[in-house]
Amino acid sequence: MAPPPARLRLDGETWLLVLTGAGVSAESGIPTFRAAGGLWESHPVEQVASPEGFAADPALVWRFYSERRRKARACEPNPGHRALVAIEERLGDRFLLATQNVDGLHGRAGSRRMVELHGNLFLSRCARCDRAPFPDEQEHDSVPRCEVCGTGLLRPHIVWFGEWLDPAHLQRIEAFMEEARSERFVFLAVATSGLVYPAAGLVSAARRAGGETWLVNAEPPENRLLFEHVVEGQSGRILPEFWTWA
Ligand code: BV8
Ligand code: ZN
Repeated sequence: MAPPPARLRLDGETWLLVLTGAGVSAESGIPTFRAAGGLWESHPVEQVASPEGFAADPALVWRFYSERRRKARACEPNPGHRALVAIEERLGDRFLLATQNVDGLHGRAGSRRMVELHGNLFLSRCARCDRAPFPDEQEHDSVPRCEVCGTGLLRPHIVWFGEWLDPAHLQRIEAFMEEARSERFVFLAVATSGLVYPAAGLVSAARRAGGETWLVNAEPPENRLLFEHVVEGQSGRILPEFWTWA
């Protein structure tokens, strides 16, 4: 008989930093990026998720993100998202979620102590002026223009390849690790291929900060050797049963 899956022991002294990737939303029906049939197979990443792609064909980029808005709106958070909300409720400010997902499902599930490292599908901003990102649920057939500056093109508030992540988000993670290192610090990566930086570097940063490192993933990703504990399986099944309280 197979041994029961390893479980993560938490107590009132534990600080938990969770990094999630596309696989967390797979059980909600949202396709991942790099699998066969994943998003990057049918949409070359440099065409739809880079500033150069947007400059070359903004209408194509808007069709891609409009379709993703439509799909994400029709999906619901799954037990994996909800398990992370339950753990946040137990740990309070000792919990931080850093997600690479832009689908908004963690927020809809109820996660609050969260940074959306790669942006959010349901925000837009102007590619030209410094107007703040604003809520935008619309699916755009043609390229929308900014009504504030009158000339700029609107774009999805997504961090594309070659663009900088919001430094405030990275600083919040660093500050969390700094506080956590004086007590018991656990870093948990869930459902991510570990290929996209700087998110993929967080496990090494967590190790330098003395963190215990865990990975929950459907299949072993390339960077699995960086983790002390690896649990193979679907996050929507594993996470609800994953914690024990000391
Ligand atoms: C930056 C936007 C500074 C689109 C995304 C060489 C070395 C190191 C770095 C680089 C390099 N060359 C270039 C770089 C930098 C580059 C990078 O990392 N490239 C990689 C690919 C080599 N990074 C950047 O450009 C970043 N910015 O570095 O700024 C800079 C500035 C200027 C010039 C240079 C540097 C910006 C990165 C932003 C990327 N944005 N998205 C969009 O979402 O619309 S990336 C995209 O990948 C998504 O956001 C996604 O979240 C992210 C990560 O992917 P995953 O979430 O891991 O998804 P994936 O499909 O790959 O894997 C899913 C996993 O889940 C699988 O392992 C699967 O087994 C598992 N799974 C599936 N189902 C389940 C499951 N597990 C559990 N349960 C399940 N049910
Ligand atoms: Zn503008």
